[in-house]
Amino acid sequence: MITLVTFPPAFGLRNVSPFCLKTEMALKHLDLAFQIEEQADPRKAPKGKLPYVVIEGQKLADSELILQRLDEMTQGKLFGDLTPEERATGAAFTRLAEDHLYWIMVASRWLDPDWFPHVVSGFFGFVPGLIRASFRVLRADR
Ligand SMILES: N[C@@H](CCC(=O)N[C@@H](CS)C(=O)NCC(=O)O)C(=O)O
Repeated sequence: MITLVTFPPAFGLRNVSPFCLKTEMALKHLDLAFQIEEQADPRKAPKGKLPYVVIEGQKLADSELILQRLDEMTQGKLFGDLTPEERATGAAFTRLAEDHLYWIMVASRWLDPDWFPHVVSGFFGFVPGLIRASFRVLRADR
């Protein structure tokens, strides 16, 4: 059984992390048996980020490396039909979306004062009320 360690749902979304969603979608698409373990604190993950998977007791982080591993495990069911050119184009778009455009989404979440209350409630809802309220004050002072 594969364990997928991801963030819990927030903002009414299945997952707020595109990397966690992408990995879960691949596991579902491949019809592999897996369980989800939700973790709110990524600092305990192998690279300090989520997602990671545990396969046969081994932790593997980074959604791209995970997808490559799933492709190998399923004899190419994810990427096997693609030509080398198609794979290269896919890698280029992946880099564009994940290493560059992704940060626009992050900035709109964390720097937009109108949206910030949702960050406080969605990400830090588990923090006691008084401490949580101080997050809003800190953001409002910026
Ligand atoms: N290249 C990684 C990126 C993963 C990533 O950036 N995850 C973010 C959430 S979307 C994270 O865990 N951030 C926590 C942090 O930076 O503290 C992948 O593809 O898995």
